[in-house]
Amino acid sequence: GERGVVAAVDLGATSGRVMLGRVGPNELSLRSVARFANEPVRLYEASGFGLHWNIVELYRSALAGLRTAVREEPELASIGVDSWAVDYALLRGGRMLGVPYHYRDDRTSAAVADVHERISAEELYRRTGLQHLPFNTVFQLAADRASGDLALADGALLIPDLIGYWLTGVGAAEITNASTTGLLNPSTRAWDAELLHLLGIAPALLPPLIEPGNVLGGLLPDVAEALGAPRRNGGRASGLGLAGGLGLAGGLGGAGGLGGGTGSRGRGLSVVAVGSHDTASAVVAVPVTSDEFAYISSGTWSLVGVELEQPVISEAGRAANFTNEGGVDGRVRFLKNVSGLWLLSESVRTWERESGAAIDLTVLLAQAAAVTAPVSEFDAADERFIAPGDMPARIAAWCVERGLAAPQTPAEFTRSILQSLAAAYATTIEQAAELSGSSIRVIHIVGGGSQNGLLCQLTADRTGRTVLAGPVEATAIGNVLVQARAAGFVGADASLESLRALVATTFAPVRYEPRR
Ligand code: LFR
Repeated sequence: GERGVVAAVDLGATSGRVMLGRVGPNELSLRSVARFANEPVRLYEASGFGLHWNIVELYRSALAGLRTAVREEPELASIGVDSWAVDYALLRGGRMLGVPYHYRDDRTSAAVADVHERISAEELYRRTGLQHLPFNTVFQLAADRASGDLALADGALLIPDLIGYWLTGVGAAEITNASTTGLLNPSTRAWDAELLHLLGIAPALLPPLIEPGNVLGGLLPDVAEALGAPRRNGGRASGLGLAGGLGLAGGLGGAGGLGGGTGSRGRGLSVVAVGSHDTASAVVAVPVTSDEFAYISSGTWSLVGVELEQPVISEAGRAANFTNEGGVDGRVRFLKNVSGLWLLSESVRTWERESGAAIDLTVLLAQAAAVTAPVSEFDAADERFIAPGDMPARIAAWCVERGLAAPQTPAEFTRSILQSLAAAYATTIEQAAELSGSSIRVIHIVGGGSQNGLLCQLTADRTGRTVLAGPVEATAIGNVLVQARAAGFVGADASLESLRALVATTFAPVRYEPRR
């Protein structure tokens, strides 16, 4: 095939980026063209404060980055968008109804009970195979029903789908991210109509599903103009009409109706569906060299698990709180979210607020590595650590409640956090192997956490297995690769395995062996 360039918009919980990826059969390189902060905003809403994503600012920043991308690469073939999961905007008549809530907002506490009055936790898991997290979309929608917002809406779009809609005018639900809602059947990869009925969610609220690798649509003419991109001649290449009232794509009938391949050259710039759940894109870019691997996508959260061909839905899996999320190419991400470096970043934020002085993370990590006295470990996945606020105080309280010594200094807290994460990684990897019947020889850590040498070494020590760390930008790489394959830059039928082999040769990981 011929080489080419695509753009990835990757929105993380603390920062976003636009990256250009140049891809050919033996070539893969990424270059960042824009990085911007993602700072949530607290808004007063009479009954208290709500925590929201500043989504319009994120969209504006993405547009500015894409404009740079188009200027630097006039031959740009396509754009793909990914972000964190579960959050969404409600729409009416194609217009966003309110500012999307942040998953760390606490409005779902009553909603979890409300949902479980309609369907037990066991039955919900049996149908969706999804790990219980209090912020899953299913619970957020129940909160919207209780507030009356849901009754106002005629559509809902997950965050990357919302950005894609603003770029193209086409509303769809990309399937890997849809699998985090708690409304999707993981075996058929279709919305669970019975479940929607049980929960009182109108099926028309949810847009048609789209699989990664398919064209979402061409840029809206106004958007193309704003980006300085060539305008598509003759309107929508994919021939999609708009459904009445919703302003969402109609008549897609799933991925089949969309056709594959971007074929964008000379026809303007397209938005291509990628693994729009950041974790799904990250898993595409694991630099695999042994097929007996587990992965940890380590950042704000840590997603720890294995890739499977079929979901594994069992009572044991539910008890261990494992999820069966949708991967690219019909794969299943059998994993568990065990919290992540949020524990540290929120602690640092607390200390910085208290002292008024900035903390140097490199220094703090060196101090934590030098702690020799034993520190207490805690359950990183405890729900009390989800909300923003004083993290060291909550960690200390967790320890004291169990008669354990609380860490005292920032270095001790940091050591305790990293050990607790490594301990959770080790337990979860054993469970993943056991529950799925997989054997695991090496552990890949990708994402921001792969740059934390102490965390990687502790993980090797705790698991007794080789850890291969990197790439740090796995999510953007996975986003780029799925687009590049759709455009034919790596062979339109390249397997995930060959995409991963390409990552392994171009982004060689750093190796950590267990210390005995
Ligand atoms: C990681 C992630 C996780 C999801 C969490 C909340 O960035 O997407 O997979 O559980 O964010 O959406």
